[in-house]
Amino acid sequence: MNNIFVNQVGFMPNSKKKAVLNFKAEEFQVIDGNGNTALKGAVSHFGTDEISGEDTYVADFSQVTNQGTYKIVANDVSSASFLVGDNAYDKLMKDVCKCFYYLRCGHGMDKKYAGKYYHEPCHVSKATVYGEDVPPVDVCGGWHDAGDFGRYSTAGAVAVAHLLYAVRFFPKLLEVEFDIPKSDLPDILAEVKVELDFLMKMQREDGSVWHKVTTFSHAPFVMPEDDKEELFLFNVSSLATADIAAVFALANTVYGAYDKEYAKLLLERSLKAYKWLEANNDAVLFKNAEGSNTGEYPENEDNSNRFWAAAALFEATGEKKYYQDALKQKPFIEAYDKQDAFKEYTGNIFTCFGWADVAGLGALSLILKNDRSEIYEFVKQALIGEANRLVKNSSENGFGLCMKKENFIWGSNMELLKYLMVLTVANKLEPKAEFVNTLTAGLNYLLGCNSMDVSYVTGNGEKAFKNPHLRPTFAAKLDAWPGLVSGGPNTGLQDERAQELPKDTAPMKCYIDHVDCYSLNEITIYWNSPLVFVLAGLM
Ligand code: G3I
Ligand code: 9MR
Ligand code: ZN
Repeated sequence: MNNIFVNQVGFMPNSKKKAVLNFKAEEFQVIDGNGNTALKGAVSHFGTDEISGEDTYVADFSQVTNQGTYKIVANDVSSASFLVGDNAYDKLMKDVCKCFYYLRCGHGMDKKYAGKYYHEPCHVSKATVYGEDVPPVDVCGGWHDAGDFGRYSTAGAVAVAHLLYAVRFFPKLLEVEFDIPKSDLPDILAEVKVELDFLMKMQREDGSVWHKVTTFSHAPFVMPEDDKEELFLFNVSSLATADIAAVFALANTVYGAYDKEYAKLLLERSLKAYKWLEANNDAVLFKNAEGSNTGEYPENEDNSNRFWAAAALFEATGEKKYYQDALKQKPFIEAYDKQDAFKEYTGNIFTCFGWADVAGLGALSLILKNDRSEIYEFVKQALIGEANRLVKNSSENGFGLCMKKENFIWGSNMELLKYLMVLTVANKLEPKAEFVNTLTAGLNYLLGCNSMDVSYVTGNGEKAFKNPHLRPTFAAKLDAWPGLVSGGPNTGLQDERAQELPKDTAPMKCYIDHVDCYSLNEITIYWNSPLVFVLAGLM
């Protein structure tokens, strides 16, 4: 089918603007909201690439800078419409932030703010400590992780980290309002506090942190309040403990400006977790209990987590000891970096911001510290080096997308957003038009300039995906609420319905907008949070 793929949300006036055609045309036109031609131009042939499987032609309409709504037309084909203007991402940003509110667990929701997406209090009973004969524990609150109702400490810590680092790097984010109950805190910090309060409950008396709280098996597709199975706190891990030490240290700095008592508590809890790590030098990894199928969030090592904890505490307290500790983890992480299997699909581990490899988050703390030390220079070069690699990748396909075929794994949109975070930070360290253009092209891909012709954010874009793997909206027979980021194309095809796709499907097309496809079309807190970081950078 002949298509014109374009970012269906919009463009900043001065950004590069490109659409991709999968057919040959002599010229293209940009049509404004009144049906007038705003620009005529020639398309250039790019050719085929290994990620999209399309023979692509590119229409560059960067010259269109006037505020307005437009679409692209070539031959008799028309694209989706989009905005040009300084406000192009305003609705998107609010929607993406509001999703955390809709994902609140426990007593977190109010009809006034949740509207038709309100659900009754859920997962309020105390949780059984798995395999131990101790009293059950209150861990009520926080956010559901994703399409499932699990609450996972490492995943939660990482989502919070994306949001709080965004606040640190781009304080304008504090001005974004997204219709949640008012408090003395800016909206974004009020929302993040919901998860921080929950994460505090996940910490044991001895400082260690439970890896997750979930039912034994995933719930059926029911409303959260109808999921009444017993809740279990599964084993502690050094992964969760280190991530919590890190994110509480980061939060200490952010909340200190608003609430000294709360900030003090966060630091105490961070130090308590860190002390436990010091007393437990060997990694305590995590495996699901026999027969349990909820999210595992497994990791092979805890060096990147310990590195993040040390770097965050160094940034928060200024104590040299933590700097030395961070330095101690560096050789281990670099050794991991050298494994071929790892290098195949990612760049440099000091630029990783995912739920497993968190050394990049430590790097962000060191960048904020900005002390020009040996390790500061090292991570700075790692970020800039990775950004340069991404710029090069983006020249290898017609979409200007900085991804390789290996990146199309479960949650490929997070792989992309992680790269856009790298480009955002690199551009702050060493401003370069190429970084900004690669970033813009990546955002264009997410919002519709891709060979699926789909915007991967619900409610944003004429052809936005509609059927996330998400229990509450499915159970309530409602359209998904706006602002959810889909996991996106995944050549792994790890669910039954995904396996209906032909085996030789191009990576960019390994996607189905179907509620059953948890390996292609689920949503999670830590796929939304990096988009907040990237949009905050653009503000
Ligand atoms: O690390 C390997 C890499 O070496 C290899 O080259 C590459 C290609 O196969 O795969 C990499 O591993 C992937 C791993 O994520 C790390 O990114 C696996 O293939 C992939 O299956 C795995 O997917 C994770 C999935 O759970 C299954 O474990 C997703 O990242 C993770 O986001 C997702 O998380 C789920 C929770 O378990 C439950 N809640 C919903 C959430 C989102 O779907
Ligand atoms: O719905 C679950 C989703 O949130 C998880 O990411 C995924 C992997 O843990 O599992 C989904 O649950 C499926 C379960 O694993 C197998 N039976 C079908 C479930 C979805 O309906
Ligand atoms: Zn709940």
